Amino acid sequence: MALVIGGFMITAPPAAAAPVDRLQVSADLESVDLAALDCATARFTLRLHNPTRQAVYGDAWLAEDGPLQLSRKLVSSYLPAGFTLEAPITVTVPYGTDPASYPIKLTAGSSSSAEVSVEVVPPPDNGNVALSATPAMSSRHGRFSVCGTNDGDTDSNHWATFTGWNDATSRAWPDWVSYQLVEPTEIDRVVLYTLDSAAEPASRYGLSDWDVQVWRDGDWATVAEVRGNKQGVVTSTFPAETTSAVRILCWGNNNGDYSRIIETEIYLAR
Ligand SMILES: [Ca+2]
Repeated sequence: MALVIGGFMITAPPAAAAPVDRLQVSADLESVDLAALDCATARFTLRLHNPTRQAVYGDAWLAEDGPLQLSRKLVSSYLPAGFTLEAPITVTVPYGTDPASYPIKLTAGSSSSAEVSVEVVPPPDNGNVALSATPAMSSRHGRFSVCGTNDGDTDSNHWATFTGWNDATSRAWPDWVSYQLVEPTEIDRVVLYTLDSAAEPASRYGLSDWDVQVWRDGDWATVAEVRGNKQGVVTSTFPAETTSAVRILCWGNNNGDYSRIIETEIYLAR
C-alpha cells in the first residue's frame, strides 16, 4: 500500500507472516535404506523450528508415497520462541516390496518443506530365513517388540527400544518367541543373540536356558537344548529338517527375571 504524504511517497511494509506460518521443517537425513522385510525399520528425525519471537502451537505433516508405512503422519507441539522440536520417525514396508526410491514429503508453515528418500533394498540373501518370517511371542514388556528379534539388527546397545524383545512375566517360565516361515523350508541351524553389552552383559542379563523347537506333525518338537549359557551369541545345530515354523522356548536367564532376545537367525540347511 502506498500513500502520498506531503509530496513524499510512503510505502507500507508488507504484513509480516503470522508466527505459525513461518515454522520451518527439516530432517536429519536426506535418504535412508530400508530392507523389504516386515520387521526391518528405517529411522530419521523430523525437526520443526520456530524462528520467531513468539511461542506458537505448530504442526508438521508427513506424506508418504507408495508402500511406505510411517509411525506418524502429523507432529503437533507447543513451540517456544526459537525452539526446535525433534521428533523420531520410523518407516516400514511390507515384505517383498519392489526395490525402488520412495519419497516422504515433510511440510510445515505456509511454505516450508523437505523430503526424505527411502531407498527400499532387497532382503539380504544370506540364507537366514528368519528375516522373512512372521514372529509371535508369549508376552511383551512395555514397548518391546518381537519384531526386533528378526529385523537383522544384532546390536545389544540399543536393544531396549528398537531391536530386542523382553517378555512381560517376571520370574515365570517358560516364555517363547516363534517364527512362521514363508514356506516349509529345510533348516539345520539357529543362532540366538541374547542381551549382551558392556553395561548389560549376558553373564548377568542374558538368556541361560532354552529349547530350539521346530513344527513337526502338528506339534512342537525340540531339536536342540541350551543350558547354563553365559555367552551373548549361541549357535545350535541339528539334523536338517523341513519345517514351517521355529520356536525358542525360554526356561531361564542369568538373573532369574526376564527372557531377553536381541535376534534369532534361522539358516537354510547346507
Ligand atoms: Ca534385532
